[in-house]
Amino acid sequence: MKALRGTDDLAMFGAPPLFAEPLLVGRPNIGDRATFMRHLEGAFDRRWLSNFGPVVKEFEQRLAQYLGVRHAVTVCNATVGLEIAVRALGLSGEVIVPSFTFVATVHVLHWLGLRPVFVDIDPATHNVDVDAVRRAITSKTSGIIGVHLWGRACDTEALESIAREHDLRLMFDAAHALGCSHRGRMIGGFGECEVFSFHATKFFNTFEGGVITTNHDDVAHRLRLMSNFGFHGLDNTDCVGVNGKMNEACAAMGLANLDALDGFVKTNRANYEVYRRRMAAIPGLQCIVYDDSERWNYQYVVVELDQAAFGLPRDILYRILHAENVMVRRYFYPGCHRMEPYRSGAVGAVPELPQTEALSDRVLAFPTGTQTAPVEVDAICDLLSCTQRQAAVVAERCSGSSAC
Ligand code: T4K
Repeated sequence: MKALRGTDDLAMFGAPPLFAEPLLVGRPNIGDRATFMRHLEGAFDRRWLSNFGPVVKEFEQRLAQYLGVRHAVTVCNATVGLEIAVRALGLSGEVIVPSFTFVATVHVLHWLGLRPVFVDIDPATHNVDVDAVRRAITSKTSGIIGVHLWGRACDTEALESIAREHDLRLMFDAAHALGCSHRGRMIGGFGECEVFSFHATKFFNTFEGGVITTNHDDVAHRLRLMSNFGFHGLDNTDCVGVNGKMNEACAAMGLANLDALDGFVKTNRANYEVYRRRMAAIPGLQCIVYDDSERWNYQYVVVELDQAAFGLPRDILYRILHAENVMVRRYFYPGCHRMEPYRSGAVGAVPELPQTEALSDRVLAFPTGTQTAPVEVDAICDLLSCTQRQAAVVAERCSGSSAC
């Protein structure tokens, strides 16, 4: 790896990059290939590839057991899972949702003809501000979707009590939260249902996929019907539905990756500990905290940048890192309310969400997972440290330069 002595050593100013190949956020973790192939061969032998085959059933049972929930309904991806969940809970009119999330959470509502009502976040947790939720309730509100961002649970108790008080439905987007706990309970059993993503970029993946979990038998019944066109029996539908089913190949990946899940978490944690320890010594950088009282998957290494203390704006650091092949992401910039079709007011008044806007301007997500080694994390932190020490010179060289 190259020496980092001063700004001449930065790729942005013409030096070779720190890494020859791009280090990506969201490189898939892949469990034992032989286990995956064994499950897949079984599916080929049976000539049973989709529609609630034995691999999907085994995967659902193991998920339900792992999460300590009564029902685990697998789906083809979390976006469709959210759509099915919204339908199964009968949401209508207005639904309260954070803007600081991946846009799927919000698009689902608009796609289904509902109005997303954006609320601000608590900057300490990055999750919905429960007082803002209270203030957003109107006579048209039918439900709340909380998002357990980065796997850190929302204030589920407060949201459950608001939902009870106002007779609202409550569900969670738990796309990031597999393997995480809240007050000692695995995420999966909060609200009326929770939706996890198993997309390739998640630390636990099934290529594409997801699961909806619930402890409510009636909700589970509707989720199952709706994920299979509403079919009840061969020639009859009970309700409207879509094709939201997971197939056997994805479930085979899920079984192989479930066996490997603890190892993935261990790797993520090791990387996170290096990032956190090293960043504690760099002025202006603060790694989000996963405290030791809960279980975490550590899949997102999200860092908040304080421009005054670091000496450079977030977006210059973003470009410096990209030039070095460290492909950090600005999750979730700029906030859904500042994306179309929401920002132009086509879906309702555009709210002012100062905490969301400020946070989305200062976050960066760093590479981790089994494709990122602690030695690479150390090298990234050396680069961050050098950049911070040279911040004034970088700023000077950047002013008026098209490289920045
Ligand atoms: N709710 C929340 C809170 C979510 O974060 C998400 C998804 C959802 C709901 C919806 O879940 P799904 O319907 O997807 O199951 C990525 C993912 O596509 C998305 O699943 C995820 N959240 C979001 C946070 O990240 P992009 O737009 O950043 O994807 P993309 O193509 O830029 O890839 C991300 C990185 O992963 C890149 O660095 C490339 C790398 N990559 C990607 C794939 C697919 C690989 O190295 N290998 C791969 O196979 O959205």
